[in-house]
Amino acid sequence: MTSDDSLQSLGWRPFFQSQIDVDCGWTPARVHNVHRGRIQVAHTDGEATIALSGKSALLDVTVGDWVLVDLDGPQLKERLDRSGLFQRKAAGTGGDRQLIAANVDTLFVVTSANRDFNVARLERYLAIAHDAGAYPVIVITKADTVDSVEEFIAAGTQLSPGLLVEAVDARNASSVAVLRPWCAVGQTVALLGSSGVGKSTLVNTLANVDIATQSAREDDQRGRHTTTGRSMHRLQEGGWLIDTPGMRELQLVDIGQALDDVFVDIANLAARCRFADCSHAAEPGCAVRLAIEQGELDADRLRRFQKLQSEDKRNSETIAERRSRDRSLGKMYKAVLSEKRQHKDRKP
Ligand SMILES: Nc1nc2c(ncn2[C@@H]2O[C@H](COP(=O)(O)OP(=O)(O)OP(=O)(O)O)[C@@H](O)[C@H]2O)c(=O)[nH]1
Ligand SMILES: [Mg+2]
Repeated sequence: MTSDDSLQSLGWRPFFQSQIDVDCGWTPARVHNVHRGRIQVAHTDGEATIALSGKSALLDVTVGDWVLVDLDGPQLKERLDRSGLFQRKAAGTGGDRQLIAANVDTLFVVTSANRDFNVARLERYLAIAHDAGAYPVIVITKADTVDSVEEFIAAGTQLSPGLLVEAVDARNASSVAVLRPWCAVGQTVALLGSSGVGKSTLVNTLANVDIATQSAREDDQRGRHTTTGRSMHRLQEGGWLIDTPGMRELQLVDIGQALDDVFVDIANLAARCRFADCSHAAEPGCAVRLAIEQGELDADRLRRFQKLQSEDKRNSETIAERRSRDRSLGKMYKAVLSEKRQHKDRKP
């Protein structure tokens, strides 16, 4: 990183400027690495490593976050509100969320021209991109391994009106040049996709770095979860790339409206159903079922939409329930404490 980084080149926006008091004396900085107990940040005069403890550990900072730091410590003072956030339900837990990346402009939804290519998974990633306020681009890697990528490109393009789909050989700099327009100064791009599809390979080629990649297993063409953490990489063009580990279970949480954005065809049809809460099962006057009967909508697409909707509802309910449980626990602790205090005060 150079020392003449302007805030803009780090990804600063008026949205962040509006949150700070210019006289506070703290320095705005971008989080580009998160480790257990410490973070690394970039600011206009260089970089700093900051230990997280006590209050600062509770700020729940993730890669891409903007924070205010006291460089004398250095100490983390505040985390600024995010313009968008990628998160998932942490695997195997009640309702915990795992933060993936914040303040991302573009999401490269990475899949490869082989058995990884899966329409349902791509729709899931698109919903996640919409929810995080990031512009999705489908990147099909391993285009060099098939005779024709046309089928993959056509299937990708059909997922959403105007969706951009690029097919590349992720190892080849001139092939990935089609992705460079999204990587301009101050732009932040995150990569999401299954293990082994070539996310780290893309980062290496675009950023000209050398992060670990792994040969895909011969038998099933899937990788072995080579990348385990999240980190931001600086591009020559001035943009930032956020590599993420392939995620086995990318469950939706609290995504509601974003699903309607991705399945806009179904949402538009549903608006014409006779009943506002039509489930598109057996109700009379259902415009969605009519479109299926007339061959204008694929019944499988409706099924995938409903599956994602119920998953989102299930996970979001879990979180709401947990919050209310936490609140009542908090009240109980307070009541016990105040009783203890009263008891102490009463003692002679
Ligand atoms: N032929 C070919 N091989 C590729 C391409 N992209 C990636 N690979 C290979 O696929 C393997 C897996 O690539 P990675 O970049 O490690 O995959 P990843 O998505 O980062 O995987 P995780 O870190 O496990 O999530 C490596 O051996 C790459 O060289 C491509 O476009 N063409
Ligand atoms: Mg990787």
